[in-house]
Amino acid sequence: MGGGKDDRERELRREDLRGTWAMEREAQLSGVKAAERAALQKLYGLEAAASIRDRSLTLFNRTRWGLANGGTFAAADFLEDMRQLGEQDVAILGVPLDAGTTYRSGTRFGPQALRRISTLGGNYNAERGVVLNEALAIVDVGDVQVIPANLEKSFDQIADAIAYLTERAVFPVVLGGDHSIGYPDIRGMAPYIDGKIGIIHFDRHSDLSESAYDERMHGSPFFHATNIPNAPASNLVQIGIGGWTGSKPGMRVARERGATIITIDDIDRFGPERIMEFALEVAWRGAKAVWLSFDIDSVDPAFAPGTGTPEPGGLTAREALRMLRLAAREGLAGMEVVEVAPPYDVADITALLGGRAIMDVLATLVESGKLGRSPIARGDEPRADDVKQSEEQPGG
Ligand SMILES: [Mn+2]
Repeated sequence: MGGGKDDRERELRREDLRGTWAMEREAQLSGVKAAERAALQKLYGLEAAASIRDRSLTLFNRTRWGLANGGTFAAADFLEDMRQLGEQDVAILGVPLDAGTTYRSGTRFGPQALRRISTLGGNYNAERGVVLNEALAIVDVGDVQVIPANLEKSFDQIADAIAYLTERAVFPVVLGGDHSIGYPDIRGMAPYIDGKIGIIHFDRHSDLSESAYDERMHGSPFFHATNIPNAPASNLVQIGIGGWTGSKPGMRVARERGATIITIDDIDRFGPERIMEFALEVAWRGAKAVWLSFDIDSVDPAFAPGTGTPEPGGLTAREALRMLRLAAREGLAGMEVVEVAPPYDVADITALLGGRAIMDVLATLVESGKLGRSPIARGDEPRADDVKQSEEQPGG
C-alpha cells in the first residue's frame, strides 16, 4: 500500500517496487488446493481429444472459471447442506432483494451478476501476494430465501441467516440486494458480539432516515441498526457522503445520535490514508467487532453506473479499493456489497468492481492475519501461512 509522500521525492530502485516483491512472493505461495482440484477436474472431465498437446486440459470443462462459470462466487464450492457450515473461513451469501428500493429497482439481480462476472480472472493477485482460495476455505452458500413483497419478513430471514453464519464463526460476505438489508445484517450479528459493534459504511447517502413511504426502505438501514443497543451511532462512520440524493432528515439523525460523516470533500482534503485512519479510530472505539457496508454508489457512476441511485462526484474505483483495503486492515466481522443493479450496468463494470471489492477485502484480511478476529472463539492462532505473510510485509 502506498508509502508516505517522501516516496515521491526519493530515488526509485527496482527493489523498492511492489512488483519486485510480488515476483519474490509468488515463489512462496502454495498451490496445494489447486493441484487437488486439477486432479479431480482431470478425473471428472475425461481425456481431451488426441490433438490437444496440453494434457491437463479435459474434454469437459470442470474449472468453473470464465465460460465454465458454475454460478458460485469466484468458483467457490457451493455448500448445499447448510448443516455442514462451521469449518469454513468465509461464506458467500446472496440476498436478492430490491423491495427496499424507492426508485430504480433491479438489485435482486445483484448476487447473480456479482457471481457471474467474478469468474473473470482467478484467485491470484500479485500486488496482494495471495492465492485467495489457498489461504481461505471459501464456500458459496447460495441465497437467503427472501420474500419478494414483504420487507419485514425478508429482514427476519436475513437476520436469522446472518445469525446462523455468525454463530458458527464463518465470515459472512453478503451479496446484495438493496441497502435495506444493512439493518437485518447487523441485527443478525449483534447478539453474538460480546460488546459494541462498529460500522464502516461507504456510501453517497447516509441511509439514516427512519422510513420512506411509511416503511424501512433502503434509505433507513442505519437508523434502525443504530437503535440496536450494542451498535451505537457513535461507532458508525459514513464515508463518501454528498450530492443531491441525500436525505435531510437523515442528516438530523446523524447529528442527534453523534454519527461521523465523511464527505467526498473531506477525502479530497485529507487524503484516503488519513481519512481511513480516522474512520478506523471511530469505528473501533471501544468496539469488539466492525462490520463493513460497501454501497457501490459510493463510487462515481463513471465507474459504477449499475446502481439505482447514482450520484456524480463519488470515489474513483482505485480510491474505493484502496480505502476498503485500509478499512479491512484491523479486521472485520463481516461485509456486505449492496446496490449493484445489473439492469443499469454497462459491460458488467459495476458488478465486476463489487466482486473485486470483496476479493481485495478478503486478501487484506489474509495479508494482515485478521480473518478469524471474530468475537466467537475460533483459531486465535494464526495459520503458519498468515504469520509468514505478515512478517514479509514491506514497510509503508
Ligand atoms: Mn447509496
